[in-house]
This record gives sequence, structure tokens and C-alpha cells, in this order.
Amino acid sequence: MTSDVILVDTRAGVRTLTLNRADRLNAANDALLLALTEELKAADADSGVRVVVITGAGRGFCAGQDLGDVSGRDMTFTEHLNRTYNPLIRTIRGLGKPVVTAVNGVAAGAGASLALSGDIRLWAQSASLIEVFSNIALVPDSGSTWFLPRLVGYHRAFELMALAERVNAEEGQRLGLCEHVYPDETFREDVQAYAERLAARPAHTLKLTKQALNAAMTSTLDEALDQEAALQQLAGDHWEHEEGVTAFKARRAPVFVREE
Ligand code: T3D
Repeated sequence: MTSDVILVDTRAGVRTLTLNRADRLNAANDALLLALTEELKAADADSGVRVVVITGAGRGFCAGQDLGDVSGRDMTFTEHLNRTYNPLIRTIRGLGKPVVTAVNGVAAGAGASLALSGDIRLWAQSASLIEVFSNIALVPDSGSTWFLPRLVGYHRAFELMALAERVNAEEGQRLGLCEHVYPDETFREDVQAYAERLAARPAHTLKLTKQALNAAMTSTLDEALDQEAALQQLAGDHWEHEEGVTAFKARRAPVFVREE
């Protein structure tokens, strides 16, 4: 399935969703936000998809809300967020598959939130992130107030939000906003190669791991221990565990990709 605003490509178990409004640095209008959320749900439901990559066409990742699309809107800000951005971020965090945000260029405003929302964040050398909201006197939304302080601490988060400072790739990696930075020239190939590595890992186990980590972000140690014990039973009862142990004993690499 390919729409105008979201390009869809699947290779080797990796579904790549490309925001496709390059002339606007992939600024988000409602059509893009709703289509992206639908494509994520479709990827979740497709057993041939093991990893989802979100990236941008052209030189930008996502410049946040399309400011040309706001005037005359017959919705409050709250209604708009609840209808578009919040379902998108919830879908990413709740997806039963790893989501890689491949930040090929500038990520601003809600685009920064989207960049931070992935399970794995890969940046191109020329990528940058700006909590740009305060430039137009809006508060950070789409999860930035949740993601950023957990990564950089309250004070740095507040400063980045208050001053709308641009964070380049070197600083982004130092701050823990991304796992890896790749050269611009090879970025898309490097992202695909990384995602294929992830796709070869045990999918059911990664789904449970994501569930456990998500819950642990807001739980006590006691709750996390209980959650681990419950999820470990699901993992231990699955064929992936048997395959892992069998492969270990046979001194061969485990094969976690199989028709189910
Ligand atoms: O419900 C709600 O509505 C609330 C939700 C809010 C969520 C938000 O995301 S609020 C924040 C909205 N985003 C912004 O304020 C970012 C605005 N853009 C910028 O600050 C800069 O464009 C960037 C720092 C992102 C990049 O700067 P630069 O110099 O690399 O590029 P540029 O020249 O400014 O932009 C290139 C083109 O993209 C340009 O169009 P043109 O002149 O070539 O025809 C520019 O107007 C367009 N563009 C960039 N960002 C947006 C945009 N057009 C519409 N909306 C944008 N957000």
C-alpha cells in the first residue's frame, strides 16, 4: 500500500514508512498523521513485517505541525492532539514490533517527539533535533515532555525547550538522543542493514521486552520484578526459547525467522 504522503516499502522483513512531503521538510498535516498511524497498525498486523522504520523523504525528517494547515481549523488544540498526534505516538509505543526512527535530517516540534519515540533512533550525520515549540509559543507535545527529560534530565530538557536550541548529531549522540550516527551518503543503506539485524532477532521475545520496558518506565522495582516473572513464562513457553537453547548446545547460530 502506498499513499501520497506515506511511502511504503518492505524488504527482508523491514517495512519502511517514509514521510513524503519533502518540500515542507515533511511537516505533518492531518492526512500524513492519520496515514502514518494506519500504516503502523497495518505493519503490526502483517506477519511478514518484523521491524518498522520511520524516515523522511528529502533533506528533512519532520518539521512538526504544518503551520500552513492550522488557520481555519475547526478543532481546539486539545481535540487536534487527541485526534492525530497522540494516537500516533501511542501506536508507536504500543506496537508489538521494534520501531526504528531513522532521522535523516531536521526533526522539529512534533517531529522531534516522533524522532524520540522510536525503540531505536538512528541519525544521519546532518540530522538535528529542535524542540522548536517555544518559538511559536506552544508547549512541547506529542510526548516530548515525557521522552526528553528521561534521556537528558529535567534541566537540560527545560533548557532545550525554553531556548529551542538545535542539537546536532554529535551532541545528540552524546546526550543519548540516538543510538548511532551514520554518514549521510550511506544512511539509508546503513539503516536497512541495522533493521535487518534487528529483524533476525527473536520477534516474540522483542515484543515482550518492549512491553516490559514500557511498563518499567513508570513502575516500581517490585512491579518490574512481577512483570518480568510473568513475561518470562510467556517467553520460556515459546519456540524461540527452545530454538535458542538448542542452538547454543549445538554450537550453531539460532534461527529465529520461521513461518508460523
Ligand atoms: O495541534 C496542533 O496544531 C499543535 C501541535 C503542534 C506540534 C508542532 O509541531 S508545533 C511546531 C511546528 N513546527 C515549527 O514551528 C517548525 C517551523 N520550521 C522551522 O523552524 C524551520 O523550517 C526548521 C528549523 C525546521 C528548518 O529550517 P531550515 O532553514 O532548514 O528550512 P526552511 O527554509 O525554514 O524550510 C524549508 C521549507 O519548509 C520552507 O518552505 P519554502 O520557503 O521553501 O517554500 C518552509 O516554509 C517549510 N517548512 C518548514 N517547516 C514547516 C514548513 N512549512 C509548514 N510548516 C512547517 N512546520
